[in-house]
Amino acid sequence: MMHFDAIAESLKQDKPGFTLPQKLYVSEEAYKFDTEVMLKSVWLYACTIAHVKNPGDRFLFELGDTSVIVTRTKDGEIKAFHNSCTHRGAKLCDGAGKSARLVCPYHQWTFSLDGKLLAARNMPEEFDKAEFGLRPVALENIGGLIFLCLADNPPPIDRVKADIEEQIAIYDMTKLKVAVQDDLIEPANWKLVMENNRECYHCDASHPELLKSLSTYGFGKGLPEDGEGDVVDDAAFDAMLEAQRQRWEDLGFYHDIVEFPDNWWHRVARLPLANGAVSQTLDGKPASQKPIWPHGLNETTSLSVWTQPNSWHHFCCDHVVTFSLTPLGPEKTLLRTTWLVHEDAVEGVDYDPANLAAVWRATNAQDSHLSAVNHAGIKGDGYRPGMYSVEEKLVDAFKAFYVERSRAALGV
Ligand code: 3BY
Ligand code: FES
Ligand code: FE
Repeated sequence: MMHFDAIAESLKQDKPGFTLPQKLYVSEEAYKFDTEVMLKSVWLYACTIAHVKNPGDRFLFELGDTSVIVTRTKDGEIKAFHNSCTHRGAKLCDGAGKSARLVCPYHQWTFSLDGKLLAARNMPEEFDKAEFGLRPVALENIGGLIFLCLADNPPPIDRVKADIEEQIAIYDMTKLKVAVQDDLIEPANWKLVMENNRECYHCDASHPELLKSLSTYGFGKGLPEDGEGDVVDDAAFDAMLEAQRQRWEDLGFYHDIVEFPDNWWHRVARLPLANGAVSQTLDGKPASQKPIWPHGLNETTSLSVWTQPNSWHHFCCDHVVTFSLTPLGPEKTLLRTTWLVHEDAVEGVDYDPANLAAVWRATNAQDSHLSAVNHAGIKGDGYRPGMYSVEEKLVDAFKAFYVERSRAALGV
């Protein structure tokens, strides 16, 4: 392993409450460190069970030079394998797809979807196929969200699993299908794309479409009626939650907000939508006419899940929108956004894909611009770490997670 001395030095310089030292955002070495060490030491969100809905389906998740195939086996199980043939190492698949077996394009070694080597021509007598199955990758299915870990000894995920699973179970993800998927390449470091997601300090000035339904409650901001003051009013937010509590309890889905407990990496929160909206759409109306939970299409709240270090998810009464992020270069990030609807919803009848995707497609483009502007300003000589506002406490939580896990991975 490379030594990453400059990274270790920058990590030591980091100050709580402040943005990272420059090198960690912009250098080639930080990109190498992130993709080869830091991001391999944690669980990463890859996709949903709907991305591999039927036996034979496969999906690729790629981090740096490592490619992972997520498959649905003929028994309906979900598995993950390194996308590298056990013969001479060729990349087995170059994209998502569907097939009964995985056949290597080089010499046609053939694998089952649960990773067993089924056929290999002209191998010596002593060759034992059982020893040449695909190399598995650790996988957790958390209520339909698939997480992968590339470490030899993955860190515990039990508490993340328990908290998320319990709350999203009401939206039965086994009954959903992928309706739309956008891959957006952002010209910014992945950590800036993540930081941007963890605050709504920028929302008022940049997100007209999102703010039609997303309320800035819960992002460290008081209620709008609090007036013009700049100061956070947690009391007003708490009072709003208390007011909703009885109704949510009656419906059986009340849960206290889970917010990165003891440095775990998840936040799960049911939050009210703005302006009486029932879905994250331009007009606040459902984008799909088939509800995805048992309480119809009139619910004016949504359930959101944020995980460190690379995902966020919003569950509305009619659809789920889910985001997975991976670095492609020091200044290049893939943001994959997927919109899921009920499997019985018919395109063009129950939903219009363009309408379903409209809010977050516009929001992602705006955020991409902001992250690019952020990266551009950090690159130059004038940058010094800046202080986060009180509305950016979740940005600080992301950054603290990054620093802590990076230090642990490097042993510094
Ligand atoms: O909704 C989100 O995922 C993020 C968090 C705060 C604002 N925002 C666009
Ligand atoms: Fe895959 Fe030879 S490298 S069959
Ligand atoms: Fe934004």
